[in-house]
Amino acid sequence: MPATLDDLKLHASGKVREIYEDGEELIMVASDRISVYDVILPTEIPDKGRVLTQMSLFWFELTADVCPNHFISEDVPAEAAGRGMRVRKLEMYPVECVVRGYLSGSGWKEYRETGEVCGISLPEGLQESDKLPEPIFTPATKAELGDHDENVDFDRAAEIIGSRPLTEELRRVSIDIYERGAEHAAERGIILADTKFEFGQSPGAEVVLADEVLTPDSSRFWPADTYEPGKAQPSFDKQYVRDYADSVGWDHTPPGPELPDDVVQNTRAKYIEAYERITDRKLD
Ligand code: Q0Z
Repeated sequence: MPATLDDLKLHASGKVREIYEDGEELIMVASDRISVYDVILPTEIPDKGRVLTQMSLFWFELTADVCPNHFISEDVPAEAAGRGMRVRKLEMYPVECVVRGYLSGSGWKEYRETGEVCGISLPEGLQESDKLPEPIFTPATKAELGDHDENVDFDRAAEIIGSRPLTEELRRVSIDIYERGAEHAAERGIILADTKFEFGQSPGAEVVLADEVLTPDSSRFWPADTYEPGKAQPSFDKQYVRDYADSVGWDHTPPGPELPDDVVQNTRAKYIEAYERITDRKLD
């Protein structure tokens, strides 16, 4: 094992995490950085990286019978202990596999404008944050750095992926994993409104679940006890940060505001609460 991440070549980096190459394998590391309104804040949330990584691990175990995943081990350099995982390097499919159980974000916007989301026609008269009759697969294509992903319909996703049966499999697996996760979270007072999966192909030609899974960074987590359709819902994890950012009149352009310690501590507590409620495990 390499001693430090500095010895490794960067494979990809996002706003709040990095992937490194380690021979034929990859090491994914979640940081404690937080983004709000798509801007990384100068203040970190202690333990956020461990919460997200350990939550992904929990879901990888719970969904392994639905679909194999890229997880190999937690064997990572010491500086990434608890917030890193060693994974199989895959050929990634260039489509984001989004599943929505509730009407929010770009789904709500599209529905208001067209009555459809990604070509799927929905009943009339739905309100923002309403539960959908059944979860829908709403694929998106990765935009250029800094741009927002573009929603596409199923046919366009199949064209990009190059195979209709394969895209049907991605849809089926995505909806199955979402349903498994949403049911589990609902029993623990958390609504999993929607989520984004990424899949890749392994040398054995199978579809493999990759990236992070059903975390607050890849999904909308809503508290169930205050759920009230007809308006936007508070985020389970980031609401203190949004409220603070709004209270100081920030215009959502970089740099974002530094967070006061009470906002940091309250937000950290929400991540840990989400982790413990969903996994029934303690963060060690
Ligand atoms: C995932 C991403 C991140 C930035 C590449 N198992 C895999 N094999 C090949 N590629 C990937 C994976 Cl997970 C892969 N991304 C998304 C993740 C930072 C971008 F942590 N990019």
